[in-house]
Amino acid sequence: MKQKKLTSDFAVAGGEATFSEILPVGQLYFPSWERYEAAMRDIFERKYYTNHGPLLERLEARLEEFFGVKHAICVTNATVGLIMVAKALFRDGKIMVPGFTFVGTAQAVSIAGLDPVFCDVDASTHHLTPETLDAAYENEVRAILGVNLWGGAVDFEALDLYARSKGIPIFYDSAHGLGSRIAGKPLGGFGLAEVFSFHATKVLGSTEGGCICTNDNDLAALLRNMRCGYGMGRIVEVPVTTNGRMSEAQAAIALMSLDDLEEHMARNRALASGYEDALRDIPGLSICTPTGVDVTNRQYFVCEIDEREMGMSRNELAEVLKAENIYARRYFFPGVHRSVPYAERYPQYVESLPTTDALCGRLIQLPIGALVTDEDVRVIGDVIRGAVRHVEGLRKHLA
Ligand code: T4K
Repeated sequence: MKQKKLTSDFAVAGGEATFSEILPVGQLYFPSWERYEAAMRDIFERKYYTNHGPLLERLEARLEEFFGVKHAICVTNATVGLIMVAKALFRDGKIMVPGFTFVGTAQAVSIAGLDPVFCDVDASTHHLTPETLDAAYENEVRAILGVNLWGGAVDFEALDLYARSKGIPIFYDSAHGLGSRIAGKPLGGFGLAEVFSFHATKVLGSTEGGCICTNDNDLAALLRNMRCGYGMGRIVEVPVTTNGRMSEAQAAIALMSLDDLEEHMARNRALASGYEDALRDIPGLSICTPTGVDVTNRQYFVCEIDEREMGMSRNELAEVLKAENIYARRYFFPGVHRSVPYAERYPQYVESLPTTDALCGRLIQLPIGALVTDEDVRVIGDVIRGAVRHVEGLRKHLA
């Protein structure tokens, strides 16, 4: 890889891209072809594609043990899991959610027929706190849907206390949190339920997929019946049924991913520490370490950009990196409270989340996961350092 010595060496200015292939954000785990083929052959031989098959059962049993919970209910994706939990719990009312999250969190609330109440988050942890919740609390709030970001977690004890003080349940979108631990306890057993994503970009992936964890037997029975037209478990009346099934092919990939999970998390942590060296002392760039956990899966590597200090905005940096085939992401931009259809439907929240707005303009996620090497991390550090040095020359090439 050629070093970028001149402005014209940067791809936005017509130079050659640093990487010949896209370097993405996300785990993107691909098991060896032999393992993949053996798993698919097994499904072919059994002639059973989906509907609570043996691989799904094995996966759920292993996840229950892994999470230390009574019920791990696998679903099509985390969004469907969140919809199912919200719908199982409530027919109407409002649910408090952070504005600083993936749009899927709020979509789940809406699709379940409930209204989101958008809350701000803490500037350093990026998570809900009792204070941000209290500032947003409204009548008709029925529950809190907390979000655990970046392989970190909310302060569960503090949020639990707050929810109790209001007499409402709390459940979690833990899409990023699989494998992270607090005092030896993995995420999965906090609140009334936690929902995980097994999207291809997540530390445990099944192409698409997800899992609802709960220790509540009644809720689990409802969810199992909702997952597929009164499919499994004891018959309990449910508000609505859906198709949230996970197929055997998804379960097979999830099982392989689970086998390799510890290795992937350790690898992500090693990449993160490589970034700490590669990005040291870049003016205006600070690394956001996942908070609230003792062990993190390092699902994402997040940096905060101070435009004044760096002399370059987060968006400008993202554009320079993209041209180099470094697909850094602007999660989350814009905040959900400012996105379609929420800004129009709930205008009262548009100007009410200053910390969320600031984070949405300043954060950037750098590539991490199975497709990234130590050398890539070192090179990305050099590219960012070079971009900051050449910012004046680069600016005229930027949108
Ligand atoms: N709650 C939170 C807090 C979440 O972050 C998410 C999802 C959810 C709930 C909902 O979970 P799911 O219903 O999805 O299970 C991605 C993912 O689609 C989404 O799962 C994730 N969070 C969100 C933060 O990001 P995109 O559109 O930004 O990423 P995507 O699919 O374009 O992939 C990222 C990069 O990876 C791209 O550069 C392309 C590359 N890529 C991707 C795939 C899937 C590949 O090279 N190969 C691939 O197979 O949404």
